Amino acid sequence: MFQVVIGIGVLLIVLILFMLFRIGTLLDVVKGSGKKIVTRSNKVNGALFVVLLIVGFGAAAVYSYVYFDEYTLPLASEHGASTDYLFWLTMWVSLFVFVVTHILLFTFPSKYSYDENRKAMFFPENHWLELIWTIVPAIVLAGLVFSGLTVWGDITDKAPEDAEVVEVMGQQFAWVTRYPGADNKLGDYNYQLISDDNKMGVDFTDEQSYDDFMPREIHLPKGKPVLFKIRARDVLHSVYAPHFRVKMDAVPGMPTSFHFIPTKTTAEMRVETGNTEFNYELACAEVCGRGHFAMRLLIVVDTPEDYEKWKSEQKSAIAQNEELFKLVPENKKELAKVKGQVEVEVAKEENTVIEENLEEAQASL
Ligand SMILES: [Cu+2]
Repeated sequence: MFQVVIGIGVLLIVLILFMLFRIGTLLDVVKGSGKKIVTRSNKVNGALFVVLLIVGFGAAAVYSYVYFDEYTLPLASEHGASTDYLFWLTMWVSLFVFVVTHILLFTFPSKYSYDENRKAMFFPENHWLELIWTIVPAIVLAGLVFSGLTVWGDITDKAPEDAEVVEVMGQQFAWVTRYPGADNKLGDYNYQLISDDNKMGVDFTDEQSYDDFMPREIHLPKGKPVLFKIRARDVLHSVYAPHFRVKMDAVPGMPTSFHFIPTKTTAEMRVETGNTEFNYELACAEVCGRGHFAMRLLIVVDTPEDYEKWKSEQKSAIAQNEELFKLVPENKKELAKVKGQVEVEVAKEENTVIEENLEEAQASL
């Protein structure tokens, strides 16, 4: 009820203001002073348009110059050169059109503000003019779209056979990764198998999963093709590795992928940037919830030799986490032990069992 009264009150105030404005305008008409007032305010508004144009362009230019390094990160992938070229081509074309149209837009109100000595020209249509402003932008845009499509085709084409595969899964709020291990094949997964222990829902009845490993940071070899197989566990995320010009949505229920070739190791990038703490990173570029900001994963680019060494040092997921080993069906446990090199862990388990039995035996004596 109270809200209705407030609503009616606001409506009445608006009506009163409108009536006052109308009365003021009518009085101006009666006095014959209306035209002069309009002319003065038009001049002020016209000048303000020009001021806004200068201040706006000035601020944009200063910002673009001062923060140039923040939005043009050093490049570290092969295809990145093409996407950078496309970006700057589109940027320059759009900038040219933007500057020209805005200079016209913001100076015309001042140049053509009301002048009682000037009569507006009647200009109903001009077919040539219309043809020009339809065909020229159409050609320019078609050129941009076509060159973009060609590059997009190259980037999203089938990954080379020898590409290093890394599975990247987004979840609220972290990235989980999986490498295929020695057999170079990722084991199957199924979203129904996802649990606290089995974060990626890996299917441990599939023998190819036994040597898969899940590191806490991504390592990539320099100069070799890499294929990211991307998926999401809960909501939309987006894989964003800006130095490699890699960006691809992670969509629940719809696997996506992105392949690229890193061209600089982390060490080389540290020298190039003069920053000894430099690290590549993978961020989430989709606002996916309150912990979105925390979705950061380190990427290390090694020389191919260092990469192979790192890979050989990684323990399989089932060797690292015995809860995962428990998910392997009984009849495949022996195979899993061999493939996932679990024997050390299991030997430990067996040892403790033997020790316990010993202790029990000693106690009973
Ligand atoms: Cu996210």
